[in-house]
Amino acid sequence: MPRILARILVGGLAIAGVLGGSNPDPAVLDACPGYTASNVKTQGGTLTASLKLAGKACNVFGTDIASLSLSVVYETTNRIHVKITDPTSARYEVPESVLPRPSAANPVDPKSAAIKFNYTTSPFGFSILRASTSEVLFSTASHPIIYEPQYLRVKTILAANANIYGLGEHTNTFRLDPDNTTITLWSRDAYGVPTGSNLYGNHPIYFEHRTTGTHGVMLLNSNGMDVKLTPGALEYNVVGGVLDFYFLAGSATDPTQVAKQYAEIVGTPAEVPYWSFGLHQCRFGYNNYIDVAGVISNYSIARIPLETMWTDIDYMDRRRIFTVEPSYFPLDRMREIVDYLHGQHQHFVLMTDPAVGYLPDQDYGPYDRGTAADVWLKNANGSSHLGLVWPGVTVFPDWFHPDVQNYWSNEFALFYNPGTGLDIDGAWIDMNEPSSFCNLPCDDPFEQAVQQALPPPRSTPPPPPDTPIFVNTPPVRRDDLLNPQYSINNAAPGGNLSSKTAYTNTVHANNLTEYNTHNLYGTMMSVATHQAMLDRRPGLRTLVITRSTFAGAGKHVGKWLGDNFSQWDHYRASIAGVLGMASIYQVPMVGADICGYAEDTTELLCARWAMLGAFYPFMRNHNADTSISQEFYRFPLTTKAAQNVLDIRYRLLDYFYTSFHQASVEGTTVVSPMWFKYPQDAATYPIDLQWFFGDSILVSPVTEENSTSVSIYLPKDIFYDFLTLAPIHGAGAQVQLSDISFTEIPVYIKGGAVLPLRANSTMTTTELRATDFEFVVAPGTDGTASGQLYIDDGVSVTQAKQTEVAMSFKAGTLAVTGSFGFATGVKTARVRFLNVAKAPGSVLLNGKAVSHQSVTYNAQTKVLDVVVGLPFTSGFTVALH
Ligand code: MIG
Repeated sequence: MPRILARILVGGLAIAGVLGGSNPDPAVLDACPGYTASNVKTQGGTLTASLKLAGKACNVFGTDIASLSLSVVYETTNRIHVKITDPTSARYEVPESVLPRPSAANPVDPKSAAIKFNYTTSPFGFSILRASTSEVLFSTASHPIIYEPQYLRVKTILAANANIYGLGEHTNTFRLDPDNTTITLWSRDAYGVPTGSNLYGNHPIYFEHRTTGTHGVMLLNSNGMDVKLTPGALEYNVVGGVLDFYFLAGSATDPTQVAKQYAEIVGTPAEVPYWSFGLHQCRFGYNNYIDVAGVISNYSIARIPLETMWTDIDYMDRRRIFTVEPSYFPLDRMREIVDYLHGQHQHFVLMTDPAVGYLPDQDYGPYDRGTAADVWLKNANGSSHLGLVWPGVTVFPDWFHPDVQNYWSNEFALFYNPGTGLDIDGAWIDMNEPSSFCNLPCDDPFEQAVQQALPPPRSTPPPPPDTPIFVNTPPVRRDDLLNPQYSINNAAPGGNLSSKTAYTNTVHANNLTEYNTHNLYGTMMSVATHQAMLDRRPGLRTLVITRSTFAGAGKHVGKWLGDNFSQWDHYRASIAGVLGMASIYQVPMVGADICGYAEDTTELLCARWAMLGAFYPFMRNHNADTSISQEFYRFPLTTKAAQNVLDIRYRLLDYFYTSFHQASVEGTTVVSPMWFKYPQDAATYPIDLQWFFGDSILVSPVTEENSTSVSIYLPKDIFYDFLTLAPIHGAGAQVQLSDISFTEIPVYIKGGAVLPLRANSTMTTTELRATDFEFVVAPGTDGTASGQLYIDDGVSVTQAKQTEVAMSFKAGTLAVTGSFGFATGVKTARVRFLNVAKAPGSVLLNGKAVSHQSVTYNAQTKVLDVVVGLPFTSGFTVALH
């Protein structure tokens, strides 16, 4: 039972302070009666049944529900949907408006399905099997299902030492420790991103990988939950909602398939603007517009390509959203900066928090207009819920309110108006767990605003005498929305669900409570902000970077990994963080704060991190207000490291853009763990310090402080050093790399790829798009190679003209074919063939011999360069004879 430390009266509401999660005795749970199935009906690909409690109720965290309904649908040949609900009462389910479900209209014949649903009636238990091998993928057989108003428990057996990935957001290892892990899903402002604690976002999906295949399990539920991995088992403990499982067959051979199948549920990721793959610079603590302008100039002087400048909450007047501080960040000077950036083909992003200053009668438009539209999250008694955030006492937009989108779009249109305000190119949204600084019991946020000196510097408005908060006793509800008996392992102070966030008994316009929808808040703000940005610039893709996410967020926005530290273990852990978001949760526009957010970075850490971070999809240097400056030009090594690695990243940008486009169409992954590419090689399963950027770029950073060496794993395959292009034969073993200077990062091309590179890098992505291509042909062990290149205008949601090209190399001939609808205006400068044993007798371009001067062969590196010089408007072939 939960260990209750204190029960405190909050305006008539008792809030329990709970330390850590409850730890129900497994024997007590396993002694629960479970259910018996009756009235089982099957028809084609569907099955329904009634479930009746099979004995004396165990009532562990409430009253066992006596009868339940089971529905099973073979939705596709690769997906089975298993849902258990209470037919007698409407329990909360994640609204379709937040996460639309895939169609279940055409169930498939179970005989054609890659996975099967099996069940026993008494006791009721179900399992999912892989059809081709009859392996059990999931089975509740040995552990009764427990179904209570505020507690759901499902436990499946797992093989020993199972390879489980996902269940983020967390900073655990990418491969979870199968014997001793508790993952808690409950959005939390998680400063320092502590390992083993609940963080900002929630993605209740895991992939399990075996040499015989990879499958996926999603529990579509937004309530607080603990998922426990103990030897041989995985157990869900959920404080509400329904049991709503999607089982994904994945594939016996290709792990990417399960990612694609997950995308069929949550949506494929939004495409982002081409420019957003350029370098971003940010920090908390740019004190005024002169600081901001100085950083922009200094990047340019240092010849480091800064694509996008960001400004944190510093710009706000008393930290109120949609305002500028008139003497530190005067509007006209800020507009000058934005105009300057746009004139240089650079971009600008500002932070917007969700919390709106509670400032009645102060002519604060964002508060007044939201109050008039009545769009604030409400207490149970109907008054606006007050929290405490940067501006002091705040209200929170209710993203379920029917008028909230108009409100939000209008605020964006007004403040971010190109003619009169700040013409931002992207939006950064923070604190959307939602975060509140108010300590429980938050019965007087005005007092706490004073104590916490918010907004800093202290200038707190006196509390209005008639504030309607916590004065009435809330209506009696069936559920205890503040203190469910099962306490998830929430790491917020005291452990209560309402700690440091909006109260869980607050109510949305559609009567849903924060108890149920808390984990959706950040994603809903994301969708509203994406729409507000789209309303400002119709037809253009948005860049919205959020902190809190739920399953499906990637369909709308990107995400950064929050407040890490300038420490080597956070540098390392960022890789698993990015892999989780990009390869499992379908949120591929992701990166960690490069050089570390909190604490002071060091020159060596920042140099290494600049290089590691160049292989995050979203590359942004960001820093806390109290930390030393860390723009890359601040230190000689970081300057050089950034220049070196941005040269690589920018040359690869179209390769990566192509990968991102494919992901947006099919749900493929833009970065991958090594086991995605070597699913049979068990040595790759735990690796989370090396990864693939796109399909074919293997990144293996130095991982230890002060070190110039690293031990990396190279599977049995052929690789090529990205810089020298020399072949390296992997032996399925560790390889010790040494003498890696502080401005280099080991990057290899996986054999079998034809890479479309820009011939050189530039200071902006606009110039990059005007730079010629070169193709690098890196044959695999079988002597062939292939690749793709996708080009469009880089900014429009709907593309009128696209270039889609396939490159394939076989028997000494490279063929570049496809459609060339988008006019790039550039040429193919040359083709570089790698691992060419000897100089060919002749080289044919489109069937005609090319001159000697156009061909160069380096016997040492085995690279053969062929000058092409044709406009990139049609296909061509280059044949070596
Ligand atoms: O309470 O806006 O994670 O990136 O610099 C801290 C100030 C609020 C937290 C974000 C961080 C940002 C900071 N914000």
